[in-house]
Amino acid sequence: MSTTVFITGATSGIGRACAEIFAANNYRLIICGRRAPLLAELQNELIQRYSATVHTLCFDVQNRTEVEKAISALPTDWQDISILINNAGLSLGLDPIQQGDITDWETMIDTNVKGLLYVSRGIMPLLITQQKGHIINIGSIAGKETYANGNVYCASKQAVDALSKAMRIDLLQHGIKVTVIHPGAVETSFSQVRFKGDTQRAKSVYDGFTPLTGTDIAHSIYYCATLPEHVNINELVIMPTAQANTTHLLRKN
Ligand code: NDP
Ligand code: 8X3
Repeated sequence: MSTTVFITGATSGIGRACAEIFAANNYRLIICGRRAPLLAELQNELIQRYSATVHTLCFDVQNRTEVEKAISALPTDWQDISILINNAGLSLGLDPIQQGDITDWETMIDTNVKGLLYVSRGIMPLLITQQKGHIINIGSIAGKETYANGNVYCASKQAVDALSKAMRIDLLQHGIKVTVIHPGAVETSFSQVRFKGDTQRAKSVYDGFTPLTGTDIAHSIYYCATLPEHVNINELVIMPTAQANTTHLLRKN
């Protein structure tokens, strides 16, 4: 039977691109997100294009009960998960910390940190049973650097970096690989979400340079997931060529 991959945030951007590449390579997929119609649409597309075997799970990673219910209700033949891609996440706002919206802070921490923990806590026992597996967490360049007005988003991604290191240590005895991927600017719905539907502002983030695509990141994830059993990539920082770090970006306008 082919390998099963569990992808959070599969309805858009990097997660959707991961679903595509793993389906194209004959993996069985569990695709997750909050938007049920988009999950159904993606499931149909993957079946039609790749004859993929796809299970959908609709839940909010912020809701511990929903996460626990969704994972514990997995049919037995869907519990042999080998790869968990913890990708669901978001940024909200770009304001100085002293003016930050506390509800936005809570949503980012609840999604990027607590959500990743809830999902991992549900899936880790399934990997431990098999004494192998791979957890791939999506961090960010914001998890390596703190930039002006990035405050709580940066903190949440620095927590993802720390948790990835912690998982790697604690899961070592169970033969489970842990990789964290830290992308720079990727053009997805990320900026639309950050700027709450302000399309002009969201588009301007990518003005004058070639950003990464979700597919660029998915290819790197697929590479990490398909290395020999004895090889693990602990972390990757992947940037557009035009972006040196969070503050140095070459725009040609
Ligand atoms: P998108 O907005 O395109 O996708 C985000 C995905 O996360 C969606 O599928 C969304 O699904 C899901 N999601 C968000 N909140 C929740 C929630 N509470 N419960 C379940 N699913 C949720 O953005 P990206 O693809 O760019 O983002 C993916 C990851 O990559 C994030 O962790 C982000 O922080 C990280 N990242 C992005 C970068 C970028 O420049 N784009 C750079 C570095 C890291 P739904 O709405 O259906 O629930
Ligand atoms: C997204 C990249 O630089 O906007 O994580 O934080 S950045």
